Amino acid sequence: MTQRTLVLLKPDAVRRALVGEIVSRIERKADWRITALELRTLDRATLETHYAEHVGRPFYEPLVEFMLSGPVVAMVVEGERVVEGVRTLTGPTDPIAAAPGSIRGDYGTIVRENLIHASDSEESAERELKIFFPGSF
Ligand code: IDP
Ligand code: MG
Repeated sequence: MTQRTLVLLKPDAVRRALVGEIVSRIERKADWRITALELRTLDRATLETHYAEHVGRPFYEPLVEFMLSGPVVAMVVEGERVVEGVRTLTGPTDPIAAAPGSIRGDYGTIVRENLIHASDSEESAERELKIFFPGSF
């Protein structure tokens, strides 16, 4: 089942020069394709739309500030079961709970600065791709 998903390499990943490492893990999965990739600095309106489900939570404002703190790498990845697959590569939200071998498990320590966003369902992916790559879909 071919799908597409949105991946954001968060400002910590860019600052720590882990972009190549993380992109290479995605590239190595058989038959997945990166069909868009851009370094960009986000604005608050984009993040408020993207993270709308978290408005009002205690971590929301610090999360938005963090995501504004430097450029991110926004990517579209396409391929077989890629929505679930990138989430598996990513690991759970808390990097300390994430297994070694996952991106968050290998490189992260604190929950907010967990290196990567990946859409959590096909519906989320379609919604998020429209936010970050309007016109492409
Ligand atoms: P996810 O990225 O694993 O899907 P979500 O629950 O959707 O996790 O939360 C979005 C982002 O908000 C997380 O990736 C993380 O950066 C941040 N976040 C989530 N929960 C917390 C928390 O309890 N403390 C601090 N930051 C959090
Ligand atoms: Mg999420």
